[in-house]
Amino acid sequence: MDKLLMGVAAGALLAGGGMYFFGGSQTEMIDQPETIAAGEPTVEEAGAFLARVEAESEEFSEFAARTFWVNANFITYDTDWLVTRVSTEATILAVEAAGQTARFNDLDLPLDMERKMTALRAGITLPAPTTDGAAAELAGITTRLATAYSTGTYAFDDEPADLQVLSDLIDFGRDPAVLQDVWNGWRTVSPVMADDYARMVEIANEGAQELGYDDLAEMWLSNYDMPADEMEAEVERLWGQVAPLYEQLQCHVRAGLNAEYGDDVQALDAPIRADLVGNMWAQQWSNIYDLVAPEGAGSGIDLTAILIDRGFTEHDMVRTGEAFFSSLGMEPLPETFWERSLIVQPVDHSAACHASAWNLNNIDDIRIKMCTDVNAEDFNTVHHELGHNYYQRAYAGQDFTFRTGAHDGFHEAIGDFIALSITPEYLQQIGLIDDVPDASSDIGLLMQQSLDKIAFLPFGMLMDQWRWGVFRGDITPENYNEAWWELRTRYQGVEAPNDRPADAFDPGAKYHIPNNTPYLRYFLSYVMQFQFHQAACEMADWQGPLHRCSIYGNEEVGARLQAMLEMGASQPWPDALEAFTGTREMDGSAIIAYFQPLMTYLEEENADRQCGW
Ligand code: X8Z
Ligand code: ZN
Repeated sequence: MDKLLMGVAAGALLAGGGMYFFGGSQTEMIDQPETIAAGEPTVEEAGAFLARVEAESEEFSEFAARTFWVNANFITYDTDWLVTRVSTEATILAVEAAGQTARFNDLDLPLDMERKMTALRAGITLPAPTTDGAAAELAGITTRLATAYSTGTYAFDDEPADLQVLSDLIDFGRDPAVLQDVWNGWRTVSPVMADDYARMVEIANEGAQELGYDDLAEMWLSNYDMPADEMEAEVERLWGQVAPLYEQLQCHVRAGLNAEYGDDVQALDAPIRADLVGNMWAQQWSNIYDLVAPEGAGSGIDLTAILIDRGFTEHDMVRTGEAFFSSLGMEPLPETFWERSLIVQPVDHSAACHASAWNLNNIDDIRIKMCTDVNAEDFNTVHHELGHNYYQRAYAGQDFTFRTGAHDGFHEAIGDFIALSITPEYLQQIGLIDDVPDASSDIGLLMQQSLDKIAFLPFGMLMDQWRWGVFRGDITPENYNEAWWELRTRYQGVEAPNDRPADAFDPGAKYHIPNNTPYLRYFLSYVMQFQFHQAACEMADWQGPLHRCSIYGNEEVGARLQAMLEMGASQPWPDALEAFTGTREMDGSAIIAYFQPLMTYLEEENADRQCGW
C-alpha cells in the first residue's frame, strides 16, 4: 500500500510502505497535552513528535491496510462502509499531524527530521480541511468513485461485461465498429463520477491550502526533494528529450493503421483513433505489433502464444517472476505471499482488478492483488508488482516514514527494470523458447518494446498535467472532458473515435483518476527504468546492444540493487539514484540510447510521410 495515499480515502494502494497516521481517535489526540506544547519549539521536541507520529501511524496503518485489502478483494456495501470509516479517520489523523509540523517550521532541523516533516505535510494525497464533516464527505466521495470504477460494466452483446472482458475485446479485436462500441461502452461507467470528482477537488484543495500550499498540484509536486516548480520543469525537460522519438513512432503506427483500416477509419493526416491501438486507454500499443512490424524482422516473439502453449497458469507466471528475483540473490517470497495474494479474478463477487502490490504489516506481509490473465502483458505486470514487493521488504528496516520509494517513480521502476531483462536469451535460458533470434530481428524486438515503452510516455505525463490543471482551477468541471482530449491530442496525437457526449467524463474511465493515484510516477519510471537497465548492464560488463542485455542470474547487480532498495526514502532520491547508477539526475539519454537503432529505422521509414497531427 502506498504511503503517499495517506488520505487513504484514495484507496489506491498500489505500492509502497505504510501510512502516516495517528492511532486512536481524534478526540484522544486533542486531549493529549503534549500535542500543544508551550514555549519555543526545540529539536528534542521535534524528535519526540516525529517518534510519536511514526509509532502511532504504524499501528493505525496496519488496521487501515487490512480494511482496504478486504474491500479491494471483496467490494460490497459493507466493506465500502468500513473503508469510508477508516478513510475518514485516517485523513483526520494525517491532516492533524501535518498541521502540527508547522510548529517546527522555523527550527533548524537535521536533514532526516526535516524530510520527515515534509513527508508528513506533502505526502497526503488527498487532504481534507479541518472543518467539521469535511473528511467524512471526502471519504464518502472517494469510496463511491473507486467502487464505480471497479464494479463498472457495459452490456456488450446483451451481456454485462466488466473491464477485464471489454479490455480483451479492445486488446485483440480488429473490427473497427466493435472496437468503437466497446471503447464507448467502457466510458459509460464514468459520467456518474463527474460531480463527485469536482466536489472532491474542492475539498482537497481546501485541505492543501490549510497546510500552506497554493493547491493540491503544488502539494503533489512537493514530494521530490526539490521545490514544486523545479520538479514540474524537470518533467518538461525529460519530455523534451523523448518527444522526438515518440513523434516518429506515432507517425509510423498511424501509417500502419491506415494500411490496415483505410482512410475512412484512420486518415493519414489525423491523430490516431484511440480505439485502434490495442489498449483501452491507448497508453501502450504492443498488441498491434503485427500491424506495424518492420519488414523482414520476423513476427516477433509472441510470448502470449508461448505461455498458453506451455500451459502456464497464473501462478506459474508469478513463480517465474519470483525466480528472476531469486536469481539476483534475493530471498524467496514468504509462504504467506502465496497464501494471501489474490492472483486469479474471483468468479462470484466484485474485486478491484487493477493490479497492485501491498505490504499489510509494513514488514513482511507482502502480497499482490491482480486478476491475472495468461498473456505477455500480464507477464510483465507480474514482474512490475513483484518489484514493489521486493522494494517494500527491502526497506522494512527503515524508520516508518522512510519505508517507501526514494520517490514514487523509483517504486514503479524496479519491477519494470527487471522486466527489461526478459530478452530472447533469457526466455531461452528458462526454456520458453528454443532458439534465440539473430540480429536481423533486432528492429522488430525494439519495435515491440517501443510500442509499450515509448508509446506510454506522453500518456504517463498528461494524466497529471490534466489533474494539475484541475487542481489549479485552470480546468473547470465544464471543461473536464474537453481539456482531457486537448491534452491527449496535443501530446499523444490521439483522438476519440467519435464526438463525445455532453456528459462524458473520460478521465474517470482510467483507474488512477477515480482512485486518486498520482500518475507522474509512471512517466518518471519509464525514463528511469532505462537508466537502471543501462547502469546494471554496465555493471555486468555487457558488451552488446542494450536491448539484448539481461541481468538474469547476476548476483553482483542484485546486491547493488538490494542496497538501493534498502535505503527506501531515508536519503534524498539523488543519493539513491547515485548508489545504483552513479548519476544524480533523471535522464532520458538511456532510453534514447536503447532505442537508437529504432529511431534510425523510423526516420528512414517516415522520410516520405507527412508526420505530425
Ligand atoms: O497501474 C499500474 C500498475 C500498478 S502500480 C499495474 N501501471 C500503470 C497503468 O496501468 O496505467 C503500470 C503501468 C502504468
Ligand atoms: Zn506499480
